[in-house]
Amino acid sequence: MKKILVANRGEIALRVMRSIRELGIKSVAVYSEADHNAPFVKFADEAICIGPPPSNQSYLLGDKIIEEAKKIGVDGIHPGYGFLSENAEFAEQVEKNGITFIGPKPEAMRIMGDKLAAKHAVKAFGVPMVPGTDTAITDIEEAKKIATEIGYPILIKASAGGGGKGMRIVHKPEEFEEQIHMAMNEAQSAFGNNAVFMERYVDQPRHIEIQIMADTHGNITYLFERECSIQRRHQKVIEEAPSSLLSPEMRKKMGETAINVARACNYVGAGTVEFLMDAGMNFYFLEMNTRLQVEHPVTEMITGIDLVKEQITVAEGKPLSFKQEDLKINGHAIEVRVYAEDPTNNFLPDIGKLYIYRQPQAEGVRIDDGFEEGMDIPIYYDPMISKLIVHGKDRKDAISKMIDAIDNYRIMGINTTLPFGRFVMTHDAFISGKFDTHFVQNHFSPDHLFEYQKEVSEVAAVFAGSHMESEKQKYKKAYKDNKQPLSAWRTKRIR
Ligand code: MV4
Repeated sequence: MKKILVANRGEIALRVMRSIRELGIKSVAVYSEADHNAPFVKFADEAICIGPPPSNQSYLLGDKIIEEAKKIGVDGIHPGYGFLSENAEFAEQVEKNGITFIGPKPEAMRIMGDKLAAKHAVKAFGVPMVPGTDTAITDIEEAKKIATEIGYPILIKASAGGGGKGMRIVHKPEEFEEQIHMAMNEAQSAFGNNAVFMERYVDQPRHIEIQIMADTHGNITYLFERECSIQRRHQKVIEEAPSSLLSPEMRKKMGETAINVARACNYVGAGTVEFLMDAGMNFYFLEMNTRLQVEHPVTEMITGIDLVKEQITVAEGKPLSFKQEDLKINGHAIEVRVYAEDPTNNFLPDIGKLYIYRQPQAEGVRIDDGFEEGMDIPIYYDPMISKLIVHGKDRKDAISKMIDAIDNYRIMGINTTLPFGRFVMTHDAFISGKFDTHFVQNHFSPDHLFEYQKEVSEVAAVFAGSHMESEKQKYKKAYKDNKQPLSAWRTKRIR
């Protein structure tokens, strides 16, 4: 390929373009009017404005993107994550127009996009699944009998859902019928498909996912696991690799199971197989994500493999650059997602200007971001500002590097989840590795951040003072229109 269009924005567009450039390929950005100043637009070799800020008038316009791609002679389209990345129709249209879609075949995306179809496909490959139904519930009385056999509580899931969307817990038989109806109605209006199924509810689960990479020559490899249990409302906040929980034997077993999932849908490219692990260390297949994931950098840090480069070479029809036996886990990596959200106020999204934005710089620290100092965080998209990733010789070293990196990340103008990340890094449950998907609910309250903010605000005062000397005008303005809070560091909420 000579020219690749990146159908995405922000940090992931920039990260993908970096690998494109390293391969000696030209990159094309498509952007909305809200992003005309964004680093990914400046970085690209060519850039095309495709519409107004709202995603459904820009980044989600598959046909328009393909039309522009054809006009300027693009060989491949990389979809990043979110937006069109798991849209089988888009992938199909890209290919129909003679352009390579950098991702799996539409058929694999279709199967894995439908949870019941996915279960059906992997069944023949001996993949463990949570006890439950594997066809859509139509006969409610029959389903109720099965629910009693499985045992309460049970979980109802939408077949077209995923990522936790459209799930309902049922605690007792009396609630069953009503909950099924509500789940079906919800699924119909959210996904245009009312198919629901049920599973035994696994209490205190851990979320462990396996990165896989497959080429068109029949090679499928696993690049170990990511532990993603620290999340809130199905939004991951902290990810790490490897998991502190897995023995080499378990790792191999889960890796080989993930390969079977990939085999079941003729998977090509980078994909992630999600597992749930119960307190007894039993693991169950949940779903497969047919895209490059937000948290892929932790895998890159411990394997030394550039997943985007592999995606591109695989899309060109070349074999993977490595074999399973070449892969080794090197050290430990942790990612903290930096969201423009206020962790002291129920993670309310925060918007405004990045008055000060300085990344920490240290050995083993990687930052994937898409903003620069002085930029506004647009309200139209995901509120993630950056991903702070560290790599250490072991888990303890990685945690310590993460704390240093957080302490040296200077963001003013917007509240971020950085203080929350620091809270997690210093929490006993996290340090000891004894946590599950209920970590935030069980251990976090905003009170934990007030003390820390008080300390940080003292550092901030000193920093702000010296900063004012050098950039007086800008800072004066920030003070003058003090409509903008002065950050994670502001003292306003300290009582
Ligand atoms: C479950 C479960 C418990 N039991 N399935 C949430 C995301 C979607 N991929 C599936 N999810 C879950 N499925 C059974 N049978 C609990 C969750 C779940 C969860 C899973 C991974 C990470 C965070 C989670 C938070 C709440 C619920």
